[in-house]
Amino acid sequence: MASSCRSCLVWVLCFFLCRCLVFVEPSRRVFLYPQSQEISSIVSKQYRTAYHFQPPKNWINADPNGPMYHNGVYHLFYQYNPNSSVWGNIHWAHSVSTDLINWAPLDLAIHPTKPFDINGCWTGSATILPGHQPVILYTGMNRDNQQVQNIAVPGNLSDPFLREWTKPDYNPLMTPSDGIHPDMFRDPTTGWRGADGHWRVALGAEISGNGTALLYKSEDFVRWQRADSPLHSSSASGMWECPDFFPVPIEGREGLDTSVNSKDVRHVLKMSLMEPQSDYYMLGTYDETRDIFVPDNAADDYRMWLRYDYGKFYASKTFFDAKKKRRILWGWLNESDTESDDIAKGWAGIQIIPRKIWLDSRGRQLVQWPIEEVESLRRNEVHLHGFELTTGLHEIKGVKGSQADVEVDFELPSLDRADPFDPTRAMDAPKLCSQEDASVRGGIGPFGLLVLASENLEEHTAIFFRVYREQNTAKVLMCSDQRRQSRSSLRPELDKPVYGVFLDMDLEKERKISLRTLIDHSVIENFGGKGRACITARVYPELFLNTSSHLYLFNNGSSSVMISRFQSWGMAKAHLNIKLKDLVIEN
Ligand code: DQQ
Repeated sequence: MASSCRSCLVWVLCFFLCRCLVFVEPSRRVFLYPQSQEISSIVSKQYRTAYHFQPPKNWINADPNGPMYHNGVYHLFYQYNPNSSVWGNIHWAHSVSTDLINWAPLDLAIHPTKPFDINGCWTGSATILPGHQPVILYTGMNRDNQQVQNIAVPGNLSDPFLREWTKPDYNPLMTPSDGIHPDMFRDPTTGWRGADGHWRVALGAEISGNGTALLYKSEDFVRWQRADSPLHSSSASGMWECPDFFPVPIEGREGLDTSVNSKDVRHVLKMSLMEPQSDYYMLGTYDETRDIFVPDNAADDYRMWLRYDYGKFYASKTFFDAKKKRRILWGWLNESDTESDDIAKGWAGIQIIPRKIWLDSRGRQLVQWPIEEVESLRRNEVHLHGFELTTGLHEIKGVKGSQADVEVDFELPSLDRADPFDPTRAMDAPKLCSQEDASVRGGIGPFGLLVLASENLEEHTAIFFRVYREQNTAKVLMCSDQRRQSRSSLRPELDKPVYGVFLDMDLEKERKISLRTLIDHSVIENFGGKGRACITARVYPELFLNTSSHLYLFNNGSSSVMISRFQSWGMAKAHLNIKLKDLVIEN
């Protein structure tokens, strides 16, 4: 059966694994402590991203803060420590762009200077008030280390880049009261306006052990009153950080302004669960008369809630892009490296490639896809069509494997050989991916990509699918495996998880499973089933320094798979720190 039937792929992997144990002498390790300046600059070059957003240096817990489109310019603020690459002394940093790919950094936007934010300017959101007037609500850690909510307004509205932000002295606008713990009261959402003309925002909290999105209301965006009931709360988890609340149309892929509500929309409530540091969301209805969100699935086990991303991904936030009528998702990708390595690198934290999001045609989940602008970085296409992927490895030559965009359609002419699915494993996707990893032969799968692979495969990360049969339907498992058999890095001290998710798709009908993978030095973003499930991983291969990075298709199942489409591109470097004068503004 499966475990006894190891394929030649395993042989290949074991062979090279043994070789690498012999040949990787300690002098090739790049993370020995303490590190010299010279080594840390090499490390930082290898792992720094070429087209994922990051500032030149220091810590970002890139909780995307206040993303917005205003008068021809996209703004991204983020949590930033100006003095170090570990968390602390949090300011709002600010970058602007006209295409969401190339960015110009500006001076820090919000500094902890006032009694109401002297201990840190934490996460918040932007709202565009009538008359194209942007405002920011953010959490301040006040002088007593209590969380309070403050407003910041542009210092000069005629500056197209909104470089100056002022914090009126009438702050704070909301303080913890009536059973709210001052440590658990933060991260205001973008505001939305109800039919009564009043503004609303939600805030993350934990009340009596329940994760909560508190609701506040205001007529003028300055005087706020807490609503009697929260927007939503659940006993399935503790503290909700960084809530996000927005409408999506039932039909089509367009985005909507946050205030839109009608019978033609569904609402999304996203919460970042502080434990286990993952973003979950619910689809449901916003009942405006009662001012509550009614989820379709209020399961009391949060593992049954939906997720944007089943890998490394946190503190996300969306905004409505009025220029292209779409809703865009940003999210923070933390390092999986050790803190001392972050210090040695001199930087930590990046953003995902912004994703357009919309409701799936079956209405059961959101779909995500990298914004079209990222395709402007594609260079040197390599493609294959109608290629039969039999058991084994197939190297794709001619692609810059450390900086690539890959799209593959795996077509399955027959599902007859799919292994039976054990229904007790339905909540167990990551564990299943780790037990039935890329080396365990199945009827259909595992098949997929090996990315960021070193010359002899001593290091590589496997992204793969496996198909099971459950009664008369096919169940598709998607995995990203960074450990043992798929050694994403030889460095033992790293966090090397296995991620997994079942795709919500009708394989009997579609007959193909698509995968899009964005590779950028230390990040791999995967979009399975045309964006119905995403898995993002941070990886730090060690052998980069001496070899180039390779890309493979592999199949370790006993059925062949047709590659009906394979396209890959090397990706050009984005200008992440362009000069402001080089941004072209189109209104
Ligand atoms: N990060 C911020 C908080 C937020 C957390 C502090 C989530 O406002 O709850 O840097 O990453």
